[in-house]
Amino acid sequence: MRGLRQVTVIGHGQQLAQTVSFLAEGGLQVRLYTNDEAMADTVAHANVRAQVVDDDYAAAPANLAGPPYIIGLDDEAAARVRTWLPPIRSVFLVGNDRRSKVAANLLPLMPSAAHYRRVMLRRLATVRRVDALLDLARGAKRPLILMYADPDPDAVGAALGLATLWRTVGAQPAIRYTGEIHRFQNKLLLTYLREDIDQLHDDELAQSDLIAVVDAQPGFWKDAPPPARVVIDHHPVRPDTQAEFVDLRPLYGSTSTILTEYLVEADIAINRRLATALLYGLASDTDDLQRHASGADIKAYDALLPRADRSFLARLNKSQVPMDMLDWIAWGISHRVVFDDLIVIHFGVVPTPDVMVQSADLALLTAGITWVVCAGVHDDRLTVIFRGDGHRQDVGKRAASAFARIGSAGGHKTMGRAEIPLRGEHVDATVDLLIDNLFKRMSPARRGQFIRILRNHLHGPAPADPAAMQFPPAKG
Ligand SMILES: [Mn+2]
Repeated sequence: MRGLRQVTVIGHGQQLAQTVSFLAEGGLQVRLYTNDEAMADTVAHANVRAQVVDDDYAAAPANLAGPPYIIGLDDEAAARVRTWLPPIRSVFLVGNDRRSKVAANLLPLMPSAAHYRRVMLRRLATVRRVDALLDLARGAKRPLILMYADPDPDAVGAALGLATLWRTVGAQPAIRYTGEIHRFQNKLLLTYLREDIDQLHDDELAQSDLIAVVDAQPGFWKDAPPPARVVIDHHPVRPDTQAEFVDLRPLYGSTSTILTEYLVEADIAINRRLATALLYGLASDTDDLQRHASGADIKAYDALLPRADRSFLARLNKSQVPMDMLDWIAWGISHRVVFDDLIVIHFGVVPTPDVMVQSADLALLTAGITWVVCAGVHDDRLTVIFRGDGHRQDVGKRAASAFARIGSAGGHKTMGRAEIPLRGEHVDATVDLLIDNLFKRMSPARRGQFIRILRNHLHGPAPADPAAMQFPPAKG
């Protein structure tokens, strides 16, 4: 369908005259039928063709133009006009009051005043917050933006968002984290961003005169909470969180959403790299808007998507496993035990619990399988990863009922995790531990058989050496 080129306007009055000018300025051809000769003159514009009609709009003009129709009259006169217009939906009444129009089969032309007010008030409040943040930065010599522990993409996006905001007033904030980055994708993101985002150096905390904590709250650091003057976060509100500037929004899916609002409402440019970081933060915290996403998150997503580097994000999403994990996954798949609609894999001692996470996600793709349990030993701890389709069972509850008594265990419908501390037990013993707690009512004969199969797997060949898969062979 081609774009709209002309509208037909019927009525008179100040508000209608403004609407006619507004439409004509936008390039639309306006046919105006009015009983007010003066008005026909006041809206003189190349795009407006005015025609003076009957005093009371009682009958259709002989040469009535086509829809859409916009009526600017009181309710009674509007209802009269409605009777001689065709029975179509494209008949609007100037203004935004819904009630009277619906009855007369007329649509309000404009969004409600309440809607405008909400949008406006939200913007005023947000930009006030931005000004408060900028004020703090203007007075600071060494601003520091702090992320907790191993920062996830949301923390990185939020930190870079705040840094961008502060740079508009000439501040040069340091962006730091207090842990170590483990996930391959997070390392890839930092390389892509080309920002000085680094582990906190020894003296930086003491030297900073403006500390901001993003995507966390100072109480997260149990030993020595940083003396933050700014806290921006979406985690549940901690009663001990206090600072000069606090913006906590537990209903938001990500902290990147809060920063996106600041930047958008205050008209601060979001470049491609920043948009990419914010979008990745928002998408990874909300599982692509599937989890804990609010209207604000959807709005932020909408604002960021066209600005972000989507080919980089696609690569990031695909780059989930390092090369050597491929051989672990291959080993797991060829050592699965299928039990009705369940796949069980025990990996023995693993280099990282990620082996179980990645294998479980993959195994759940199998037709006929509705849940997966992957176990492995790392750091004198048995880690059991649960994945389910969430349709026929709640694997978080299963994890808890199986293991909460002897370790930490829980999760939600589709994902569960249990970690059971070991006391130097042999890996063989963890097979019994797994089966006995997972299947409390299994017959002794079946139980024995199950355990034998899994133990045989552990005593068989180990995963292949990734170097052996390399072509041409790596020179050693
Ligand atoms: Mn977050």
